[in-house]
Amino acid sequence: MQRAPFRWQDAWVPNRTQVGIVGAGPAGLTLALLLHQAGIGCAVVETGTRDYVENRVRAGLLEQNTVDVLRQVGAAARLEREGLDHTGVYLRFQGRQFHVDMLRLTGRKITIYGQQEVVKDEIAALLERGVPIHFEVQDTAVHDFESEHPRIIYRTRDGDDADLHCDFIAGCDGFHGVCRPSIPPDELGVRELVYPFSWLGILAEAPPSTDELIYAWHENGFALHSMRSPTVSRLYLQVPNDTSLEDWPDDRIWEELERRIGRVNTGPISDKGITPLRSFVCEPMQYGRLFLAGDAAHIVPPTGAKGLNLAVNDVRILGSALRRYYEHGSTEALDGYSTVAVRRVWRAQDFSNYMTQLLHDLGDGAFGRQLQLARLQYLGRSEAAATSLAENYVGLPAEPEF
Ligand code: FAS
Ligand code: PHB
Repeated sequence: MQRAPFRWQDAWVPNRTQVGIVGAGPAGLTLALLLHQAGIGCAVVETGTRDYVENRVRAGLLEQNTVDVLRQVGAAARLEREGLDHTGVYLRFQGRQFHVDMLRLTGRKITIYGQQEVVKDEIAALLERGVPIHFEVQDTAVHDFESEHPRIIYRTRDGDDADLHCDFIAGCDGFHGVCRPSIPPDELGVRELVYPFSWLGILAEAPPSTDELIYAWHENGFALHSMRSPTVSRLYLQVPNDTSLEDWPDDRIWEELERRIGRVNTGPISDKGITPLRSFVCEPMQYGRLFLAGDAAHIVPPTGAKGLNLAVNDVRILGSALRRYYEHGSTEALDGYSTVAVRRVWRAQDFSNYMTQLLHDLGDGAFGRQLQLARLQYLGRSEAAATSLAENYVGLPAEPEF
């Protein structure tokens, strides 16, 4: 990839920046903070309202690597005050549970802090630093990313047509965004696995019934007891793919959680949603001057709590590659972005699939279920097995970008 020669006409383009970012989720916002810190101009366009992106309930578990990046960009003050540090998780089956002490086994811990809180903190930090975030845009499209002058066109919330000229585009617009589908399909390799079940997730004003997360294996299917604060619980149930929320009134949810996890504190349910489980990777994660990051390039089942952490890892690598381009004119790191990022993606894909296969009713009959129980018993008595799970769960130390 050639460094584009300076062009005067570029200097006069009103709506111009160095890196145009599509999507104000964890990937787009963290990238914007990394670029601003490196003195690189950027702008974010987001189709949702600020209120929507700041209140969308999703992830809740941060690896140490992710906390380190948020600290590095100066967006971790509230996380450090309100985040819940955990040393490990409980694995539960047939009415008994054991603790996987990840801190003892790996020296690393995990932090519980809602994704929407991360998003709130990052948006506040960016606006404070004067980085433009254009909310409520419509009809976003990315163009000319095979040239040295890519553009993002969109309609502003006031209905005006906008044309953002940039040197690079970061496609951080999630699985259902426009960036990945803008790349010629024969230029991308897609590998996918769709699971025959989903998660019904709730957020409840109920003090957590456990001090750390409980991953539960049960005859009726998987369940997870997570949390958001000392007064808010986050809980999940494995349900069939064609499940509708009407079939699950609150009482039925609490009864089934009690059946699968044991006694849980109940309270008003403030959010309820169903998430299909899939594993998806598209490679390469770049085409011309369009770079994909986060859910725009890959999806993992949430059983390994890797989605948000992978998104941050992608932009950590992309951010430093762009810094090397602008500081040293080197395109080597940019050319190698996908190769480096996709290594951790497959590590996370393998671990997330392992956790999903270990704990869910896969519908493969009694023999499969007995195998799962044998694996859980082995994890309860083998330090080697527990350490392997622990190091993947807390996240392997971040590889040097380049
Ligand atoms: P996002 O989807 O978060 O953000 C993309 C943004 O782009 C959105 O704001 C969207 O509005 C915007 N956008 C889309 N199209 C656009 C367009 N055309 N123009 C402009 N903007 C556009 N991950 C974990 O690590 N830990 C967990 O515990 C965990 N739990 C999860 C639980 C659930 C129920 C779900 C659904 C996911 C969970 N995940 C978890 C994964 C999840 O957190 C994602 O990986 C994470 O949101 C990915 O971040 P982004 O790539 O930034 O994508
Ligand atoms: C969550 O807190 O939302 C959460 C935690 C761990 C997971 C998935 C979701 O594996």
